[in-house]
Amino acid sequence: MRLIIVSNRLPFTIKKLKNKIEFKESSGGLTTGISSYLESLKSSSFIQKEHLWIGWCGTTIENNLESSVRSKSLNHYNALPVFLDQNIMEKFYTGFCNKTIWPLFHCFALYTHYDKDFWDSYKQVNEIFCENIIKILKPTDIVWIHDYHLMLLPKLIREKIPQAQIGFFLHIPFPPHEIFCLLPKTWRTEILEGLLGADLAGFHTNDYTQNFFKCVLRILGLEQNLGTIVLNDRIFRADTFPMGIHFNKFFESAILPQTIKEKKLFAQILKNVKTILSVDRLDYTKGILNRLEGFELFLEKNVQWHKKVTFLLMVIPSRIGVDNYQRMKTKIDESVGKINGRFGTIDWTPVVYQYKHLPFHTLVALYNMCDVGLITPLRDGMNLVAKEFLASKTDKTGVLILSEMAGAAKELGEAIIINPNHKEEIASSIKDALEMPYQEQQQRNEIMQKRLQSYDVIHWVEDFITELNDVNKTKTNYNTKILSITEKNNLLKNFKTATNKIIFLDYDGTLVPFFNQPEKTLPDTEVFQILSTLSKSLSTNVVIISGRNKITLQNWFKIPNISLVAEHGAWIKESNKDWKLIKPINSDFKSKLIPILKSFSDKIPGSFVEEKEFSIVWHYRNSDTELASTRAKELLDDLIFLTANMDLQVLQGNKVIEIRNFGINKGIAVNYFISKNNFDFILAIGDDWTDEDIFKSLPPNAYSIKVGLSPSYAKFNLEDYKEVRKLLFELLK
Ligand code: GDG
Repeated sequence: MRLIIVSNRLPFTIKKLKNKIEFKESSGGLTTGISSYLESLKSSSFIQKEHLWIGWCGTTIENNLESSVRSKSLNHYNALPVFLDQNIMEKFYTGFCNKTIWPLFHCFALYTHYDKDFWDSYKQVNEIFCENIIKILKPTDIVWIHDYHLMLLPKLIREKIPQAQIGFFLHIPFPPHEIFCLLPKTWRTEILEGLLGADLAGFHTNDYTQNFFKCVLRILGLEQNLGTIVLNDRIFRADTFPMGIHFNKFFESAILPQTIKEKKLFAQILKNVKTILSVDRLDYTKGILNRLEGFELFLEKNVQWHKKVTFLLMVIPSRIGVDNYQRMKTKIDESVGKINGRFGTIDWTPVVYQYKHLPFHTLVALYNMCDVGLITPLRDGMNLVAKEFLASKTDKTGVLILSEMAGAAKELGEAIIINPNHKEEIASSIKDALEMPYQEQQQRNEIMQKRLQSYDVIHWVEDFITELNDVNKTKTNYNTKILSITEKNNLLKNFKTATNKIIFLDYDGTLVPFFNQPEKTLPDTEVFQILSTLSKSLSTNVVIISGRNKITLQNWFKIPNISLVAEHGAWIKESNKDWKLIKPINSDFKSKLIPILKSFSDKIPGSFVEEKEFSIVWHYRNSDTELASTRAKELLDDLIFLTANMDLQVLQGNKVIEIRNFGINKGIAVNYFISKNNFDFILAIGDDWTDEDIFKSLPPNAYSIKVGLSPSYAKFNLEDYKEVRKLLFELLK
């Protein structure tokens, strides 16, 4: 089993120097996390030891250099580079990724560009990635795709290799529905469909997972149940996996001689002052300007702290070339200059500002020695820096000030949590942090350190892969139930040789697809052809067994010899006879419950109440999916409460809620037919929960088929009504 990591960038960048190519490690949340995990595999017992990393290497490589780049990447980094042309990369990466998805998903709607060329390049690059992956993918491989650059890729791979095991993780927030819908319709639909191509999609926080499900529900109309969505031919799951860090690596690195040496150097320069640290890539989402304003206000309000505190502002160059970033860099330079000019003295610089990449040991030395970590993003998927700061605190002192807009805030509740848009809050939290007693600092940090140590990055990966394996196992169980060719041939053979046969067929969803208006689901010519030919044979009894009322069924199925069952078994019409009730039934409850159902349909546009002789139904297929499914749960609760002492059943079906007499179901109707005759071939096909009663009541030698791929008492599954028609046509041959 091989773990294939796929991300836009490889964990290294290639630099071209005349005729030489140089490999340089790159930093960033995704790279740091996954690299740490892969490093840890060397000493781990987890089975996924073999791995390959697929991604772009950061620059355009001329054709003649491709093979040497490829072999060095493979030999030194277990990596397979994807070669992409500079032009397309510009529109894909600088364009769609960084000017469309990044700002929009971080809720910076005004920074978002909507450019068709960008979108076309995004699609093209996802396709190129797909081609590269397909070439090397083995059946037992696990593909784990990372981040917003490759959201179309899961579906593209799935189309080519339906059985592939695909996981996807989004490192940035998934935005609320109202924001996501700012994307043009086709883009947002294709992105969601792209993600649903995976078996498992992971998000950092529960809010992002819920946002995603809400978008899938409202845009694609697909409902989730306990994090799982049943698709046509498989299941999809989304879940929350807050990314951890390699805790021990930071904790242990903090006491290495190299780190201690760096610390001593800093201590000499920063004598007698408390230190505040922030480390971020240059990005408008990280809230660097707000932070500087907060620090300025703190200095303004707290003269007693002048010359006693220094703010170390570490900004890491990123996305050079994107206009917004350049403008922000200029503003940061100005703001730092303004604060230092306003408060600084010959012997004190309030803000020490650095705009460059830091070597790992310098970073850890800073984490370890600084008194306060000031992490104030305006929006951040997770923020690993906050976690790394805490993990490097070997003596457990130090205070973390963390924005509530960072995913990490959900796990680090013992930090000082602030709103990054409120500079007064930043200023007062700095004072609180600087003045917090050591004992309190240690108490808070100890709790957070324990949490970070137990759910570290290794745990995070293993959790994700375990759940992915779990989804795949469930998928396999589903697959084994699909009516195979051998089983189908057996069924056909038994049908041909049997002399006394009966076939029970549900109607909606089984013989015809669902339509928005139930009265428009008239049987078409193909259905008539199947039913009339089948029921012509003297040895075959055909029973249409439906939840619809008897008038509709009678008007629709004027076919000689056919039997009908209406209202889920309340009424039976044996071939060429009159309708009769299966047992005495009471319908007094209808007058009490109809007003309740009507009050719901008045509030939910598109929903309506259907009154049958012995049951009532609230239909909400035409309504806003999200609103209706929430109200359906409320209605269900109310009805269960109200009917507690009545002989009634309240059932939720496919976008319907039905109330009917207890002891009436399709299973009882099926028994009525079966007990009257000695059939040597029984087949029942249905798609709904009401058909489960049929499947449960059939004798062991009967064939039962569930339409759709959800769990069922039926022996087999068929994908949809088209497959049912195909099978029935084969019976006619
Ligand atoms: C994305 C999401 C999410 C940074 N500068 C240096 C350096 N780094 C390392 C840090 C840390 C990582 O880069 C930065 O991670 P963040 O989580 O803070 O942020 P993003 O890069 O924006 O990452 C983010 C993350 O993905 C993971 O899912 O948390 O929300 O935006 O590990 O240590 N490392 C070194 N020198 C630097 O100058 N050595």
